[in-house]
Amino acid sequence: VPEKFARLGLTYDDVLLLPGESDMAPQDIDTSSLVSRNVRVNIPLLSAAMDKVTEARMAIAMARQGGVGVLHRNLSIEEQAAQVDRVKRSESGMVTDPITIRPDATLREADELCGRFRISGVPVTDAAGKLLGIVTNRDMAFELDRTRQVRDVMTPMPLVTGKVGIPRSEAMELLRRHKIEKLPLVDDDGRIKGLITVKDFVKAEQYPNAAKDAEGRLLVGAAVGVAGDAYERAQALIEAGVDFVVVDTAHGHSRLVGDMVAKIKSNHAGVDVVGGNIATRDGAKALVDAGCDGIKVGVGPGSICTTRVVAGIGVPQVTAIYDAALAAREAGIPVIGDGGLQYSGDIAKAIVAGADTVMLGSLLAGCQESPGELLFINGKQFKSYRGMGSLGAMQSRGEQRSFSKDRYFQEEVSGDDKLIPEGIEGQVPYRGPLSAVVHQLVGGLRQSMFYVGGRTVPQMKEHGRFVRITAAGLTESHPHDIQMTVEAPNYSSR
Ligand code: RVP
Repeated sequence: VPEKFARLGLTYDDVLLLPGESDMAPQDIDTSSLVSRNVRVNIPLLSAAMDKVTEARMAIAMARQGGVGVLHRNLSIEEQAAQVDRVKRSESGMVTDPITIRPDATLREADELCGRFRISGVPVTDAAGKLLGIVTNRDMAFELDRTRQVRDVMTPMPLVTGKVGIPRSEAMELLRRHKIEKLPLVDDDGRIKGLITVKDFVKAEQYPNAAKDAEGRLLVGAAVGVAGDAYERAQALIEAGVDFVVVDTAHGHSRLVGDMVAKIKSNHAGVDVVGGNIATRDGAKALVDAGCDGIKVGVGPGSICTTRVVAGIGVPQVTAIYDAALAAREAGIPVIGDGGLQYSGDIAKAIVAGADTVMLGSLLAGCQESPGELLFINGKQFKSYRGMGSLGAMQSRGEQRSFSKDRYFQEEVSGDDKLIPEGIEGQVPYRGPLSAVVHQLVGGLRQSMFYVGGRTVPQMKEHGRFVRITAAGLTESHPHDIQMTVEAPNYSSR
């Protein structure tokens, strides 16, 4: 009989990294890494596919910082695909398939369109896509009658336009010379084929580290499940331009997950598919064999997760990542360490254990860009956060159907009181804009890479060594024998 007991499982608080010989300057450090076989990010951070963490706004902010967001799937297929679309259109060297409006639309409709896509103007086209003019904030701002038609207020052709494929520098020169903000790109028949905006040039300078695809658009991932119309969801997301799909369940070592990965891969070979979650070497091997381009590790470490108490299942996260990475490394497949991170040092520990990137929930749920309103409680600011296996996330309310249940392989039941939750609902302190949070997290990681002597993420994985610590060691690690009087931006006690 095989051993009944595995060896001891360790998690972030059980280990520290050994300082190693370091011959680099901190500015030599390269934090780029692979999310999956073909998706590279500039910082090794993903925002979690959770309804209180990642919608389009967070995904845009994450990609601008150099990481990537994974859009949650607790919403309809159409809504999730529309969010992919919003991220892909948000900022790029060029918009390849610009939003357009018909001349007979009203200003109210134009307002609504601009608001929805956060844009300041729209090219006006006929049914064949021929460019007729452009309507911008400047044209609309002083018009009191919002029922007027776009054709009455737009700036009509001839406009300054460019040919498809125009070099960046030439486009910039046209924008500058004519003092315009938008340059429509047209083909020989005058049909609109693209749009270049000043805003995109400015943003490219403002976010030099942004994670982008080959066409200069921000990267984005999105989650799908295994039940019901999960495959149709994957298709819709891929059609909308998603860079990778995550088959996202609480038990990735199950046939349903492998089958879904294989099905998506066989029909969409060009899109990376990440599978998860698993926590053992065998689980990782099964996902490799199913054809995954990336593997997500974590059963039970999440701050809002109760799987380990409700089901008694899980593997402490450092050991889980280490074991999964043994199988993934043989196949050359990247590993995502998902859940349980509390401090920037945990990112470095995950990498040394074998992760290429990490996925964060609670550390990002308090950001300005996460979905949901600010809560004021006793003069302090919070944002709500909950597990996707919590009662709140799995319950369908009226019209609003929950798509979260099948993450935990739970069926549609007659009453929601029949659900078996594996997560809880709560709140986390408000942390301000994502950029400030990421600055601290990546800053801490860079310090760690310097201490270990790993100039790159792969070097970190190879050179890093752990020491196991005791409860006394953990006490010694945290501030002790002092009362904190000033809050640090990157530390709070548990
Ligand atoms: P954390 O960063 O510790 O808050 O963990 C986030 C992770 O927890 C998610 O990426 C997901 O894998 C997991 N999760 C989400 N919901 C639940 C649950 O309800 N149990 N767990």
